[in-house]
Amino acid sequence: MDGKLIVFEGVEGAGKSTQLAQIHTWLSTEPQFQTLQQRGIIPDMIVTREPGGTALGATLRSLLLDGTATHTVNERAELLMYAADRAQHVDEVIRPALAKGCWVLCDRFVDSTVAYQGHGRGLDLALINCLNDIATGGLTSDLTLWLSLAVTTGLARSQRRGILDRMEAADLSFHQRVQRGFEALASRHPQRIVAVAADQDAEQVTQQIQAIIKERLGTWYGHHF
Ligand code: Z5A
Repeated sequence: MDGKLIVFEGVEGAGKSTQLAQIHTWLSTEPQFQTLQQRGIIPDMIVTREPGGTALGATLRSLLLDGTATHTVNERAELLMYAADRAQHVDEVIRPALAKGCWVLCDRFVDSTVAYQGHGRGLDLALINCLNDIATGGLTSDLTLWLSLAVTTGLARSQRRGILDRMEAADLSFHQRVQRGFEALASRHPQRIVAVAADQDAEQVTQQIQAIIKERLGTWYGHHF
């Protein structure tokens, strides 16, 4: 059994959660995916996220993101908390699902740490790669959909939604460094990370992602059809 880890990445307000939900719904009726499910090749599909994909992660998430908290979180503590969330998530949720052949649709993964704590906060990238390796045990995504969108557009979308969390409230230059981090990652890993133009309306973004996933279904499972 060999499941697939499909990650949605991008700056705030890029539309990850919206698209993840759309793709989850679409896959449950997509004919090729259905065939693979009926034959037991893909027994199931799960939706999860970082931070917060486990009970421990949910606690870490509220400590990390609470915009009204009185505690401060220093940059190294923040990095280690994201790593702790990931270590628990990989062992408790992601690896067991992949071992059964399931698809795991995950909102954010290791590239967020490189982009936010590395490029955004300026922490050492070699250290971050090392921590990511410890947390994942070397697991990488099979496909990362990078929803590419101007930072100002994404932040405006988040602002329209209401109160900003602790990370969203960081200054614009921080979010611009994060964006450059995602750009650098996408050019370094062109096979794993596929850019999606996220500045279009949600339906058009979904169509782009559907085309990418259909192409991967052929590559990964073509011999079954
Ligand atoms: N973080 C980190 O620093 N290091 C790490 O290792 C990890 C995470 C894993 C939590 O992530 C925070 O943790 C995040 C990075 C940091 N920092 N922040 N802030 P999160 O994923 O929970 O938080 P988020 O990125 O802020 O989520 P978000 O704002 O919800 O963004 P989104 O999921 O990409 O967008 P959305 O919820 O789908 O859409 C946002 C709004 O835009 C919403 O009102 C939609 O209706 C609207 N929307 C969506 N698509 C469109 C289109 N196409 N057009 C117009 N409007 C749209």
